[in-house]
This record gives sequence, structure tokens and C-alpha cells, in this order.
Amino acid sequence: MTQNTNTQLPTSKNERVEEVFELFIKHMKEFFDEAKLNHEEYTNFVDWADRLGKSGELPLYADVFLETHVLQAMYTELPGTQPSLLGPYYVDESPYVEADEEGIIDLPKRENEPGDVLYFSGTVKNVDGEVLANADVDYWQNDNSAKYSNFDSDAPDFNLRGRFKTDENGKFTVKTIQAVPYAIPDQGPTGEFLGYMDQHPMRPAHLHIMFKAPGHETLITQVFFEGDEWMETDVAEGVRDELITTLEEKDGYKEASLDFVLRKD
Ligand code: MBD
Ligand code: FE
Repeated sequence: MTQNTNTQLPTSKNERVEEVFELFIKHMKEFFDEAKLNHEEYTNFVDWADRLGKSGELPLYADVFLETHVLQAMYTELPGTQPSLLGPYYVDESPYVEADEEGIIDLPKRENEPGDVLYFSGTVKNVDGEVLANADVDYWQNDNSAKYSNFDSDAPDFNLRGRFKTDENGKFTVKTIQAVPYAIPDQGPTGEFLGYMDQHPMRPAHLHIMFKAPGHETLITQVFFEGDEWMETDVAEGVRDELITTLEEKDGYKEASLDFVLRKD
């Protein structure tokens, strides 16, 4: 879901909202002109959009095909970790998880959660190189059957989701299972669109992380794993080079890490 940073209520008196909707209709008209839509095509298009909305796939469609475009302004040469897509599967209010004596954050998971155990760790700093202790981290990912809890999944709500804090060295380690490549739902109107575009529905395996620390810009990003077969052709175009980490095979588990750098407000 794209983030709403406009904190004002969207009333018709709001100039910004007026401006945005005027531009929206202007460019929709330009789209119809450029595509030279005839009346039958227009009717088909409206029918597809109606099915998209009714299927509940509009946030999915928007995040897959448009969110990266909106984030483009943030993919700058500025120092700091590149953001990536929030996506349609974020839920707020996931449970807080405390680190155990060894500093491990054991994410909510089922007994015998299927998949390879993964220890993922990161260090959070800012662009001045200062370690960010006690920063808020909000984490979510899919399970071994590629499902996100709270969405069309048999797993309990908040499975493989959690909020936690970085330690005094700005570090965190989650105990989770390895995320797997994700096929966006392709049996509904979004799938129909993929068919027209001749595009596969795959995203490379990824972890979602959001960081918040006072005095710093919120960082919403993702982590990818080197060697993933879908890395170059992610349907949602969410991959950035510096977000790719390496999976290390250990005895009975995997390990990966990435450092994150927050920009100041
Ligand atoms: C996902 O898991 C995702 O992260 C995005 C951005 C779009 C669709 C599915
Ligand atoms: Fe995702």
C-alpha cells in the first residue's frame, strides 16, 4: 500500500487534493486520447477496472505496477539505504518481540514452521555513521508456502511478523525461516493484466523491514538474496543492488545480514 504522507483530511476544500484529482482526470483523458479508445474498448476497460476493485486486488495492482514509480524520487544519489516497496501485505500493530538472553528475536511462528531456519541480522546507523540504538523495527515476510499471514493464509495472524528494537549497538538478529519467491495472485483481474503484458507473476524472495528512529526519515525497504532466479525480472521492480545480501549455509540453518543507513529528517 502506498504511504499517505498527507495528514490533512481529504475534503473538497483541500487544495492539494483538488489539484491531484484534476490532474488525474486530465491524464486519464490524455490516456484515452493516446490509446484512441473506441466506445467498446472504453466499456471493456471500465469493466476490467470494476472487476479489479471488486476483487480486492486494487492495492496489489497499484503496488506491483505503480509504487516503484512513486518511490523513484527517493531513489536518489543521496547517502542512505534505498527504500523499496511497502507492498500490499503490511499490517500495523504486529506483536512486539523481545530479544532473548543471546539477543535473538524469535519471530512468531508455528510449531515446526516449514522451511529453512534463517538468522537474519542487521545494524542500523545514520548517514553520519552514528549507531541507532533502540530504533523501532517492523518486520514481515512470507512463509515457505509463499503466503503472508493475515492474508489468504492458514497460518495464525501475525505469523512471521513482529516489531522489535535495535540493541545498544544498533543491531538486531531475527530467527525466522527463509522467505521464498512469491507469485502475485494471477487468477483474477491482475493476472488478466499480466497476460496482456506477457509478464510472469514472480517476485524474488524478500524480507520486508521498516525502520523508525526519532530525528530520522522512516525507511521502508526490502532485502533480497543473491542468486534468486527472479532477481532481474521482479514483476514489481522492487530490487535495488544494495538491498541484496548473501545466504550463508551453516550446520542446519542459514545466515544473512545487511546494514541499514537512515537519512536524517
Ligand atoms: C509482494 O509480496 C510485495 O512485496 C509487493 C511489493 C507486491 C506484491 C507482493
Ligand atoms: Fe512482499
